[in-house]
Amino acid sequence: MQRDKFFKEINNLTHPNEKLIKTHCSYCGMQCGMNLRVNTATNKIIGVEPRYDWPVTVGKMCPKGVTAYQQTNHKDRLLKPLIRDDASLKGTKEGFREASWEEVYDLIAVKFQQLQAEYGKDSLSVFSGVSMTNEKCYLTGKFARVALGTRYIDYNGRFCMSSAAGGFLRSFGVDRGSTLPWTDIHETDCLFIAGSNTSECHPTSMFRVWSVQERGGYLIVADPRETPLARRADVHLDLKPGTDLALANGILHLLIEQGYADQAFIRQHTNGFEETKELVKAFTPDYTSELTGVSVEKIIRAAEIYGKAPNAIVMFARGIEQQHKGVDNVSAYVNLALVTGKIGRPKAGVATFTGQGNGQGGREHGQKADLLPGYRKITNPKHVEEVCEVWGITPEEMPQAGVSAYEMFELMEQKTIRGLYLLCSNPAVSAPHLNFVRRALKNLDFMVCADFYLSESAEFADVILPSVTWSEDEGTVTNLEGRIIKINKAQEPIGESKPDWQMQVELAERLGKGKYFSHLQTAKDVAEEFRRASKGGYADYYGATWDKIDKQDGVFWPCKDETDTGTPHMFLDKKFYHEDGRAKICALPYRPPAEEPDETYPLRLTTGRVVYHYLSGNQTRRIPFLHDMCPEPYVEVHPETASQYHIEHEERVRLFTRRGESVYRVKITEAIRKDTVFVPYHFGHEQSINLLTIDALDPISRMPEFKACAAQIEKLEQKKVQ
Ligand SMILES: Nc1nc2c(c(=O)[nH]1)N[C@H]1C(S)=C(S)[C@@H](COP(=O)(O)OP(=O)(O)OC[C@H]3O[C@@H](n4cnc5c(=O)[nH]c(N)nc54)[C@H](O)[C@@H]3O)O[C@H]1N2
Ligand SMILES: Nc1nc2c(c(=O)[nH]1)N[C@H]1C(S)=C(S)[C@@H](COP(=O)(O)OP(=O)(O)OC[C@H]3O[C@@H](n4cnc5c(=O)[nH]c(N)nc54)[C@H](O)[C@@H]3O)O[C@H]1N2
Ligand code: SF4
Ligand SMILES: [Mo]
Repeated sequence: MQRDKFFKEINNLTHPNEKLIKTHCSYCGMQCGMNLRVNTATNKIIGVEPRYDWPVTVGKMCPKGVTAYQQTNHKDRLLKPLIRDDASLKGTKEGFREASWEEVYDLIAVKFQQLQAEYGKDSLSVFSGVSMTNEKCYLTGKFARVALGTRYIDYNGRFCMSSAAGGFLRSFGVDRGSTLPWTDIHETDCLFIAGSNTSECHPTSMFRVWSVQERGGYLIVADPRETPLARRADVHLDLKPGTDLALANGILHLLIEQGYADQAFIRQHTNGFEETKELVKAFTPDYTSELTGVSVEKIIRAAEIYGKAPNAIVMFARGIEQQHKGVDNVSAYVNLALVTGKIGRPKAGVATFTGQGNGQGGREHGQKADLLPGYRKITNPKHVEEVCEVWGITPEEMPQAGVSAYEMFELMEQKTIRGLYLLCSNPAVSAPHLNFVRRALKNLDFMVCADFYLSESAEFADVILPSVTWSEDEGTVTNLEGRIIKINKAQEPIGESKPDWQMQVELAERLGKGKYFSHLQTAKDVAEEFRRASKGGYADYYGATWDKIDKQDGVFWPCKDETDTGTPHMFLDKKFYHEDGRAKICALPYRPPAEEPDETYPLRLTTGRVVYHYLSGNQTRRIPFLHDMCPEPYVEVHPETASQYHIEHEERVRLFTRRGESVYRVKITEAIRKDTVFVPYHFGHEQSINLLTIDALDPISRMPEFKACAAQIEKLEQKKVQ
């Protein structure tokens, strides 16, 4: 009680001449609750307070969250539209001049229409991202299909959540990243966390993770690196990058052999068990150990802990998903829960750590090449008809499915796609095999980029549109639990910047499609249309009104109507979303990474994140504290490997793969496997590790294999001598 009173008091702490705007962080899927502090004299954001009354994160924030407010009035903000007037400087920051909105809209309309007249509707493309609200993501999908009439739209979630989505769809028939609310983590008996650097990437989950162990429960972690999470694990499965499928199969084999399979659950609620059981028989502890590099003892211990736990949650993130078999990895880890029946009840289930702020909602409502609002399929005539009714177009006018994010770059390189409207993503840093992607961007006839800072990708643009930060607009996002929450506006847009939805409405007008967009004059107008468009889809948001979200501390989808309070737990009725109501246990043969180490490239390169930076780094590299804490990338190397190459801590080395090379400072650490090196990917230009990564794609999700390729290190001095 004392504690509650304390929290209440500090939550309402306002300073003179200040108001607090209740909202959530701009960055990751945790969507920590925060109050933005606004000076009432200047109406400018001046700081932040954590929200103790937010049930998911209870007053916790990470270094990115506490400095996020510094983005809004940052000196680097783009305040006016820019037009490139020197084409020879494409690919650099130079050669732009300021322009009015009128002028840029006219230019875009003319260029887009010329390209379509000459090369057809599909010569244009949209590449978007999910740091945007549901409403903006929804409208971006509509803008591509209705205003531009192109099939080519895809988004950065293809590099992020697409394997989780593919695995969940295959296993459960539905793709909600978590089957249960985050508060359940606190109370379960065992967490099996694979390929997640939770303490750096979802830090405000950690108090729940530690509480499992504090209450006598267990933590199993599968990661090639000894992350802070792995360090405290009861079992750290330190596998070779790219070998998760073997590990999950090996553990499943033991669970079945040791009698932990829940036969009644399997019989009543699943398909595919017998076939899977046969397949995993080969994955004996010895064979699994040989493939993964994890000791037999650890594999046996992990299976025993998970098998015995009354309740357990299997959790994973990009470590297992960003592989060319990411979908198989997801289904293989989901198999553990399905075979043991540890799902469909409180405190037991499966969750992926959704990455971006709106990584969940942003993938459900039409930014993906083959999806329409409400998680409808563009290939399903009934679904198309339902959406056409809301949009006021005919099914014949609805474009076909397009291609995935990386494949769009291939089409740009081939000049099938000639125009691009890029918003909310920075693929010139974050896409794999950057030498190719940068060439593809350069190859475009006309490129528009909407961002609030001049990103590395904007350097390739012909027109840059100044958008707003999350704090200058309102709307909903869906956090990593599947909980729809509300972002509130704390400040008016600075300079001439505008929210993306408004730009799209105004551009649609110029493109002669005003009748489908001009009724959308406020974020709320877009929200109303968006809810209607999702109605009846399985990601149904119709009942999630802004009022309800506010009253209930968010609404878990599906939420079908006014009386529905939402769905915190999935599958409580043991009904899965496949037509027969059963979940699928998947038999998944092992496949090695697309590129295995060899004599020339003997090391395994894996990539990921640090706590101080966010994604391509375009937002966080500009924040002084975050920059000071991590000013440049580095390569993690095991001490034995370092001595083999005669390299020292802090020395600069050349790291290279078949696709490219870069120079990195060495960080010697025992927290990594001897055969593996790790580089964070948040840096641009020649520091981008994606110059080296491979473009092998998962056959189902089209996710690139960011997490494993073959690499080599060379001392710089040697190079100079040559
Ligand atoms: N600080 C910070 N937080 C973030 C973000 C950020 O950029 N910075 N981004 C957000 C987004 S969009 C995302 S997608 C998430 C990502 O969150 P995570 O997936 O947790 O982050 P990563 O660092 O990409 O990778 C996770 C872990 O996978 C391990 N790993 C590498 N290869 C393998 C493998 O083959 N198998 C297994 N089992 N593990 C492997 C790495 O060592 C790493 O510890 O984080 C979100 N939160
Ligand atoms: N090697 C390697 N590469 C990776 C990964 C990895 O683990 N390893 N992870 C992948 C993953 S999981 C992800 S999610 C991707 C992310 O890759 P990106 O999509 O490039 O990520 P961001 O840096 O968030 O880019 C968003 C851009 O849009 C801007 N922005 C933010 N909000 C808005 C908005 O509301 N409107 C507009 N118009 N602009 C906005 C930001 O300033 C920024 O420039 O990277 C992927 N790339
Ligand atoms: S954990 Fe994620 S949402 Fe929370 S403060 Fe950090 S970056 Fe923001
Ligand atoms: Mo992500």
